[in-house]
Amino acid sequence: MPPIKRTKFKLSPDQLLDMFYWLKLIRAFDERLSVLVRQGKVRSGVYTGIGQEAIVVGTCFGLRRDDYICPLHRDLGAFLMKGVQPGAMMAQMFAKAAGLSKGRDSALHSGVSELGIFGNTSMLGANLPVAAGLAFTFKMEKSDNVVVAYFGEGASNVGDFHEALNFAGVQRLPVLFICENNQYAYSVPLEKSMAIDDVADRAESYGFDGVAINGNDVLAVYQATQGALARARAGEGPTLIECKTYRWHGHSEHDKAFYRTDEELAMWKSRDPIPTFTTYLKGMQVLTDEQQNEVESRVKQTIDDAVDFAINAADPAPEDALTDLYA
Ligand SMILES: Cc1ncc(C[n+]2csc(CCOP(=O)(O)OP(=O)(O)O)c2C)c(N)n1
Repeated sequence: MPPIKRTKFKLSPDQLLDMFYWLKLIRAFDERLSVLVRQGKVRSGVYTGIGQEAIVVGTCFGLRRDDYICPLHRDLGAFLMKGVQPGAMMAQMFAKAAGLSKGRDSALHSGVSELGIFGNTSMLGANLPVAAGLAFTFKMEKSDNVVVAYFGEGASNVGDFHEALNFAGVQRLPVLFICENNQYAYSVPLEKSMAIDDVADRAESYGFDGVAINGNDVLAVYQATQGALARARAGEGPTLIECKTYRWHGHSEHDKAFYRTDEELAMWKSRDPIPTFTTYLKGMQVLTDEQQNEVESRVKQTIDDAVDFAINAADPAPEDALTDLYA
């Protein structure tokens, strides 16, 4: 297909269709996980990012394999986009030997160094000084790799966030701080944890740019990320991108989210990133109904296969419990 002339994003129709596939796949992965939790089949806490997919897709799209990401509990989609096979990711949620941490760990703390994925820990914000450290390594090695680190608006209130941004600003490090501002830190609404409206404003204190954008618009996220990546690769330092969004489910699948209203949820559902992008693609004549059907059935098959793989995969062998340990 010829490149589209009217878009400023310089994405080919094939790339736009690829973005559409990732949005659909990540949504379907989380939705299936949610069902599997209710069936009692998942051996992990599940924190879905349903409603937030445009952030992961817009930031990971076009990242290089040797760029690093530091994903959060809600960013299983980032693992997929960085190259983890859906079957392996699902096996991780089932704590099977074929999962990323071979059944040892809660699903959320695994990393895959050869794919540039640094595992998170439970301490909110603690991934950010690690991200700055990784970026410091890239700077010392004089490579143009970049680190993309995710955090919630809740995590932006802990000390680690501020130390990481300060160090990254002083050292002009190649790191993108991506705030997934989904309005709640567990049950705490934004206005009860912050005295300002925009997390993005915090970047200025540390000497670099912060921008607040519509996190439900995958192309807006992509565009902001591309600018920040180019600056980071050119040695111009960090950027904070605050993506305004909303999580449709509770904090985790066991949270019924009684602290918010049905009206608020309905309002945010009307801003669902996927139909918005679908309408855009159809308006640009990039996506036909047949192509949409094809993507949807490919996604369904991929998820079905991943679940089959995970269900049929072997449990970890007890005699392997002490392998892969470091002293
Ligand atoms: C330092 C720290 N404090 C508290 C917690 C408990 N906790 C786990 S998730 C969460 C809410 C996180 O909110 P946010 O950072 O906005 O990310 P979100 O889950 O909304 O994506 C809290 C308070 C924790 N894990 N670490």
